[in-house]
Parts: sequence; structure tokens; C-alpha cells
Amino acid sequence: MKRASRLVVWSVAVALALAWSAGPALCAEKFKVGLVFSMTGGAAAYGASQKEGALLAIEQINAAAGAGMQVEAVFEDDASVPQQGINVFNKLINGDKVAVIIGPTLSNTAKITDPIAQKAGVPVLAVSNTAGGITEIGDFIFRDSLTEAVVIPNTLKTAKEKLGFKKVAVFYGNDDAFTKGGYDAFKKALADEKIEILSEQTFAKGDRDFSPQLTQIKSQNPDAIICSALVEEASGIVSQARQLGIKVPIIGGNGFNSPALMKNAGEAAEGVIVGASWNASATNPLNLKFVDDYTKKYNRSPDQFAAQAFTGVQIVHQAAVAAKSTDRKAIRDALAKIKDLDTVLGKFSFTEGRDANHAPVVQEVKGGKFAVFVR
Ligand code: 1QQ
Repeated sequence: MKRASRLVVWSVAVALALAWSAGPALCAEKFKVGLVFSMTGGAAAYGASQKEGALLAIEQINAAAGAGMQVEAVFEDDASVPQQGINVFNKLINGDKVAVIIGPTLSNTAKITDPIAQKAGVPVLAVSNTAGGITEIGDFIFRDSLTEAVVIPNTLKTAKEKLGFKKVAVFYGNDDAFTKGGYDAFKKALADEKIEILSEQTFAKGDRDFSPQLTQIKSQNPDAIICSALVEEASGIVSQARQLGIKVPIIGGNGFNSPALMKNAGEAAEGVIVGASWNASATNPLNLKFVDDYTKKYNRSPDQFAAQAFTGVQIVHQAAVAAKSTDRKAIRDALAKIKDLDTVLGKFSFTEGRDANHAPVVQEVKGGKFAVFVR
């Protein structure tokens, strides 16, 4: 045997021996997923739930996958601000070279980060963005979170039928893509339901004193207050409204869907009405198992954000399994084909426009929990 070919045989033998000694882990394909959640800053209450939901899904998928498609997660904190979102998207896309990104938490960040992923050809699955104009960024952008445009008309219609209000005050944050988007959705739904708007008041992120606007709202004597806010401000608004003796129902958008609302506002949160994508009481078998597994692992009940993040990991994993590939474009194409996947959110499919396609639910805070609204 010539020296060169002896070398080849020798190298192949060494490689085989190494692969063998490393066991199945070396043969298993790793599916690298970037997860961008707000772990610090104003949206940290959502991010904490999202990370827990995602970790539970990853643990279960990897336990079941064996030598099959394992998920390798890279978690990043976007700090609830777009600039940090840009930094971590760039790191995940160019440094970690992830196959897909889940997140970011806020629409306000997604509007800035998702064009970067679209341009780089990296699929993104939003698991909590609900403002308009997210999936429109491009054909690599998907979401499993229902939009405010879908949830809010259902919330208002149901609440109006049961509570019979005719005139409302609208209160919203005018410096955030989600709170503004929620306001737009409320405004349209109010017009469709022929509900009169007595006044529109605004606040900014980080505000702590809402009494000037609430005092004005009180003097106008509305039948209900419609509010589009993230949970930090929502908690302050709900508490201060009750302190000022405002007793009418408060109807919130997706920002209200965190148990942080009840933790921060306590008793004052009772009776708050909010539309959602998911309620813990859903009785489909996958949801029963999810609620049980989550409660055992974390010692508290999951919220909607945990459920959507848990589902998001399953959706991207399913796409990689179906594609038999971790190639970014192949994953994108497989995501577009997901149909009637059994999830904790129910049977899951994307719309033509890559948005979530399932029925919303209306909730009321009762005894410190989100209960299905049945008055
Ligand atoms: C958005 C939202 C927030 C409430 C998610 C955490 O819906 O930013 O789109």
C-alpha cells in the first residue's frame, strides 16, 4: 500500500473509532434553536414564563428523541428593548448560526429585529407578538400567538352581550407597537359594536401615576374602561382606578394576560376582563398533561405565555423533523406546511399569512386566577 492511501485508511479507522466511542450523541443531529425572551426590563414577567414553557418542551422533546432530532437551545435576553433585540439576533444568526429563532417577546422589538432575520433567510416563530404588521415583514416570519385583531373583537362582543355597556373610555400607551396596535384593534371593534368612545387618554412606558387621566375618565362616567397596556402599567392603572373609586369593568388587551397583574394589583384585579389565546382550564389531553407537567416542575400554574412558548418549540421541532433537515430554508418551508398539529393550544395550523389560526377565549380574573368569562 502506498504511503498516502495508508494514511487515508488510518484516518478513516480513527474517525470511526472516535464516533463509536462517543456513542449515539455524535450521530444524532442537533437542531440549533435561538430563543429570544425579555428576561429583564419591563416585559420580564412574560419572558420568565416563556423561558419556563420552552425549557419544559425542550426537555420532553430531547427525552423522546433519543438518537433522533435533538434540540440545542441558545437562550438570549432582549432586555425588553429593540436595540438589545438587534444585538442578540445578530449573535444568534451570525455567531451561533441557529436554524430558527423563537421570539422576541414584544412586538415592539420584533418590528425591528424580524427584518434582520428575514434578510438573512432565518425563520422566526413569534410566540407572543400580537400587533399587526409582524408576519407581513416577510415569508420567513411566523407566529403561534393570536393577534389583537382576532382576539379583541371577540372579547368586546362577548363582554358587551353579557354586561351591556354603551359608552366607554379608552386608555392606552402611545409609545409601543403592541399597545398602539391593541388600541387600533379596540377602536375598530368599538366602532363595529357601535359603542361610543367618551374619551381617549394616553400614557407612556414607565409612567407610575395614572391618576390625572383616571380622574378625567371618572368624571366622564363611562360604562367600562378599555385599556391597552403592558402588565407593569396595566397593574398600576387597575390599582389606581379602584383606589379612585372607579367601579366599572376594565377590559384589557393581551398585556393583561400575565399573573403579574394579580400579583401587583391584588384585589383590584378582580373582575378584569381580558381576551386570550389559551386558558388553563382547556380539557384537551395535551393541555391537561402540559398543566400537570408544568405545575410539577415549577410549583405554579402555567400562563398563556408559557403555553405559547411550549407550543412554539414543538412547532419548530416538528418542522425540522418533517423537513429531515436543519437547513434554514427547509425549516421555513416545513413550517408553512404545518397543519392540524395537536398542541396545548388545540389543533394548530398557520393561516396563509403565517399567523396562528385557532379560536380565542374570553377570561375574567376570579379569585386571583384567569377564569373563562361566563357571567
Ligand atoms: C406584544 C404583546 C405583549 C403583551 C407580549 C408579551 O402581545 O408585544 O405583541
